[in-house]
Amino acid sequence: MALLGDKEFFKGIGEIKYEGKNSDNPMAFKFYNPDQVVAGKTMREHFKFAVAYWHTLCGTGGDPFGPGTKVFPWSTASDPIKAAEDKADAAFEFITKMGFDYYCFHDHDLVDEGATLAESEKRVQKTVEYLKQKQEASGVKLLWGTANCFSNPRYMNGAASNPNFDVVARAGAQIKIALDATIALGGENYVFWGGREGYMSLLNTDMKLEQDNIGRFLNMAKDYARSQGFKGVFFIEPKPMEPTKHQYDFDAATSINSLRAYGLENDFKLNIEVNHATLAQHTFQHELQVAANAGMLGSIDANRGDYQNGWDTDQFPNNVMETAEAMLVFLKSGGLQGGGVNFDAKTRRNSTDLEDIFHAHIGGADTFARALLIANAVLENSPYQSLLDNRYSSFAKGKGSEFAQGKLSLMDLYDYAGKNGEPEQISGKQELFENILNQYS
Ligand code: XLS
Ligand code: NI
Ligand code: NI
Repeated sequence: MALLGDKEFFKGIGEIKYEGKNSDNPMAFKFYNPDQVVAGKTMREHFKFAVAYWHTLCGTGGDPFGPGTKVFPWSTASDPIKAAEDKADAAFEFITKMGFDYYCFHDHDLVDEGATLAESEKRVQKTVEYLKQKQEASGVKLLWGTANCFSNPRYMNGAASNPNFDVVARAGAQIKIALDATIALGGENYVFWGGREGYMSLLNTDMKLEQDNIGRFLNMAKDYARSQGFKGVFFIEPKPMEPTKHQYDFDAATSINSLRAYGLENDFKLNIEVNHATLAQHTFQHELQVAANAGMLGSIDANRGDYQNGWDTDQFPNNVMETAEAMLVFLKSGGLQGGGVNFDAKTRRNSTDLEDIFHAHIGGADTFARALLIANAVLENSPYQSLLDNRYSSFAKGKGSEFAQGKLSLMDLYDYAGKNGEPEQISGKQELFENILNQYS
């Protein structure tokens, strides 16, 4: 059986190393220095960078106006198991050369679906055996697994929210197999992204029944995985739309509410994706903060959108200042619970060289690393935190502190306000806060 080093797909590219920001070597990290300690942890530990199998190993660049443009040398075999093994060889060569520790997959990124459920299961199991050996040989681990319950036409009306119970059951079977695969590979987490769990028109939709069915379904999946010894975290990945018009897991706040409504809040956290946040008319940092406030900041899908259009462009991260604002939330909330930073991003359709995949991941890792360094410097060396504390200092003393401890009634507020007179005008100082971030960048 072919294991590491048997065949090289990314010829002429060696291990990507940290060379610092003055390096002109495009195949080197300028800011991501895996063993550098920042705020008590190495960068490697903070981020747990993961490669997304579906984009990096499977996405050949097809769009609604034309077919794929990229020719992957690992996608030539006609036998599905051989093709899956070649793809795994390429995946592990790439992840190892990047110096990353993790990968993420959908079941049928690993191997194509078979004609029947039984055949699909057999294929997944065979590929899992192969991946196990690749993991052992390389030390690369599985950050999370998931099931693709949105591409196959059978899911056109949804998976767990499908109006037809037969499809709901079929999705359940597929997720059982994907959970088994994740557990067999020591996956640290399991993701649910409800691609088609939403609706296009309320006229033909029983929203209450669909949402209740998702709640029941997620409980079943959780109970099954726990019964098989899975100790990891389940993540919901919010997204407002695309492919459905109204997706049920619209944003972090909506998802947290449904998790609580269906009793899932102790086992589930959120996987926040940058461009899903912007599609929901939020910022990435807003979504991180909402998740963190609920103790549910689990993982990140790193990418970016495009401000001039409104779909999930899944570009690699490169906006340092925006990511720095996100890293402020990240550091202040103690980082991610269970998850990591998964590059759910793809190179552009006309980026057709194999080395472009390296440039993309190097840029993404450097963007996060540089942003982390900025956020850490702001927190450690600048007046940022004291300005922020000062803005809320009225709740740290006197009546304000009693209010914050829940000791006052509305009548107490009435009495206090009556004696206090008109409140003093206090500036929000937004420009000063922005300047501090700029100064430490
Ligand atoms: C699609 C999602 C998807 C999930 C995994 O927009 O980001 O890729 O991360 O199913
Ligand atoms: Ni994603
Ligand atoms: Ni996405």
